[in-house]
Amino acid sequence: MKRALITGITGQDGSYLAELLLEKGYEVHGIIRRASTFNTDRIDHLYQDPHEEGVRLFLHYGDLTDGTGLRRIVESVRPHEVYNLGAQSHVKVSFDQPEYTADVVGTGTLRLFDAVRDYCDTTGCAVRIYQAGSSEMFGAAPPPQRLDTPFYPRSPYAVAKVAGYWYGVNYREAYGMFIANGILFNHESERRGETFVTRKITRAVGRIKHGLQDKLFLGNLEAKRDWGYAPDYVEAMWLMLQQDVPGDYLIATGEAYSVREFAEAAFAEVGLNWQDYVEIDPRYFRPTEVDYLLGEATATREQLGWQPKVGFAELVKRMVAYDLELAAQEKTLSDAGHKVNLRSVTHG
Ligand code: NAP
Ligand code: G4F
Repeated sequence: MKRALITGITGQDGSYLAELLLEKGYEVHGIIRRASTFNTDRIDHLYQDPHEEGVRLFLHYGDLTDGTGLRRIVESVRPHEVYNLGAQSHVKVSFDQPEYTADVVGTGTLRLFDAVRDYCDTTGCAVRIYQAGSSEMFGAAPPPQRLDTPFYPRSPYAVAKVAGYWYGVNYREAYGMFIANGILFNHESERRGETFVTRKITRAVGRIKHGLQDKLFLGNLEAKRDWGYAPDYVEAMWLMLQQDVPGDYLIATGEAYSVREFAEAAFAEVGLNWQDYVEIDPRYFRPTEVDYLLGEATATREQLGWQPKVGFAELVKRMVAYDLELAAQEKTLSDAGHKVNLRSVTHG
């Protein structure tokens, strides 16, 4: 049985990837962070009591800032595949916490690669690594961005991802390690964190429709993104590790829409006009913005035989439908006298 180790298993992508690998028959190990409240919501449906028979999902406490712990986990799990998805992944927050972001996203990647390198050296076992790169690395480079487009990062997060990317290339060349760099454009879903703009919008649409919220405060409406569907993208990660040789891959839909267009489409799903509800709050502007991301992924698509299945309209539809249902549940609670916490209205 193949064993996979996932950092960031509690995140959007980690949860879909864990599902995919379990479906494929893998034993899946995930690294989770200790928190004072439960942070495993996205994978709770996969969790099994470790005392039961035939358990294939195992969770380990660890952190990308803790190299010793990472080594211990790698040595005890003895993985065939490692997916490095853990990150402080919010671009705006990386301006508030640049040093921490660099430590987790940049140096954390190096710690993990080094732990795997030493494990391979001492045991002779071959391990394949997926490194979660980002279209943010292209930053200010004009669209369309291709694999050979030079990086021009515009945030501490993006700079740290560029470092992670180059650690991958260097460890491949220096030590012959199998490290695949995936450069993924934005991908969203019903499990997207609520402080990213798409989910912030669809959560607000549901709550506004149910009378729980009046306004939606956003920042730059003109930014354009190439938005795909997260379950499609984790399939590409797996495919990258099934190739004969390691390489770099760009994953995108090839279509870009503005934040304004996303909001327009999301409000239209419930028969509302976005302009009646959206207001601009400069607190959501970034010191340096990434204006336009649009990926040209033809070569990668052909190489991996991968295609995105869910397009922009379907993505908006699915996210709105899900958040409308969530808001209906909140409305029921609110009508029964419970306080509904509207955190995503002000955060992110
Ligand atoms: P996400 O939902 O923000 O999940 C991030 C994961 O990393 C969570 O499990 C989080 O744990 C974990 N994490 C945070 N700090 C950590 C630390 N110090 N040590 C170990 N784990 C830590 O992100 P995502 O959208 O799934 O993205 C997955 C990866 O792809 C990230 O590396 C992201 O930067 C990258 N990426 C994402 C996109 C996208 O559009 N989604 C595009 C390109 C690249 P908690 O749950 O405890 O917070
Ligand atoms: O949803 P966002 O916060 O995502 P962003 O910055 O594109 O980063 C995401 O995608 C990257 C891949 O390209 C990942 F690497 C990264 O980890 C993350 O998953 O913002 C999208 C756009 C930005 O231009 C932002 O300025 O939306 C604009 N925006 C406008 N109003 C807003 C808001 N973003 C947020 N989060 N909140 C707003 O109110």
